[in-house]
Amino acid sequence: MPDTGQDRPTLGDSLAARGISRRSLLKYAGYLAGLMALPPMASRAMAEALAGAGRQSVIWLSFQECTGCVESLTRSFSPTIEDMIFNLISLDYSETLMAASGTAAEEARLAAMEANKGKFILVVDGSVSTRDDGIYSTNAGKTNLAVLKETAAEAAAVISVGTCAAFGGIPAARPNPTGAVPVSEIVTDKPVVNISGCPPIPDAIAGTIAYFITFGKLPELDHLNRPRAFFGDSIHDRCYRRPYYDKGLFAKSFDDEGARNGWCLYEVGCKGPVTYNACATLKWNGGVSFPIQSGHGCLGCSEPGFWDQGGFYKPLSASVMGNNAVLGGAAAAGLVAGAASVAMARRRRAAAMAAASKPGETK
Ligand code: FSX
Repeated sequence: MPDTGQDRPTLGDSLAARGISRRSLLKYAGYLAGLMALPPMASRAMAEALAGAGRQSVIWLSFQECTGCVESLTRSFSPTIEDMIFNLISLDYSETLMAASGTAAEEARLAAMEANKGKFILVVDGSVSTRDDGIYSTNAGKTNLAVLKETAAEAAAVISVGTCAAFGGIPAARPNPTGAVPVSEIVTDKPVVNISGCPPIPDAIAGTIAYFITFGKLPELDHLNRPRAFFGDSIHDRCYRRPYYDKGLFAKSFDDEGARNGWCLYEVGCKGPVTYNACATLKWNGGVSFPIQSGHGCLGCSEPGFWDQGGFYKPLSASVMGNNAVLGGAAAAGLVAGAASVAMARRRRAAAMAAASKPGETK
């Protein structure tokens, strides 16, 4: 018999039954409030709201994707996130994680939809095949397109997890044989939040769901419907290598002296100036590192146009500036400002070197 979500205890009761104390919940709420830059008072309100809430029903559909998004959440290396997210929600359907299969799995989805009509959160990872009525990606004999329409019709809100669901991503890359589109092109009558990234940061997924449970609404979003708390700054804005950029100190290849000194990776293709995400602050693997810290430029995986935008190893000024119609206005403006800043830093540095090399002059 599928779990319909009826007569479930409050979250506070079920956490207590698992030996999770109120103090731990408060700590978790404080962590989430901090992540989302909420005022200090919000963490107590969050903890109280979470303790009194029922476990939020979540239906998770996976379409055209690589399963990296689910891996990101379940292998997040953060016991806080992985334990708490699955305590906060009742994951009523997930092809990847549920034990049931076949008819029983389909029944679980339909039962959860019926029991939580208008209240459940629909999470989708992967893009939606639309060519030839979506026959290139099916599950349980139904196209992803049909299942998305059917399930979204009863959802309170939709969260598109990963760049494939948010913007089309790799499945939509040229020549896009399946006619892949983002979820927001199909679901147009419900709020659709995009948590982009290939894969997305687990804290951004968990934080957005926890915010919805606590406040009964979605967090503030940017112009691409991404939560501002996680996508409000560019990677470049928060990058620890930024001081080198400002001084005009750049690695020219991955094995030169600049690279060994940890200088800015702009000239070897880093897309940090036009990529909005929290990688530079939240990082990955429990805050251990992120691509730039490991010596590789940002690929821009959380922006529209990833993967076709390409140019991964070309400087932005060479790879994207001539094609900035694809970029959003803010990203293009950031890039122009970034290029101007690089040029200015170079001029300053050249002037300083020229002055330093003039004999008989002191600084
Ligand atoms: Fe896409 Fe996610 Fe990249 Fe993979 O579900 S955003 S290919 S990490 O798995 O959808």
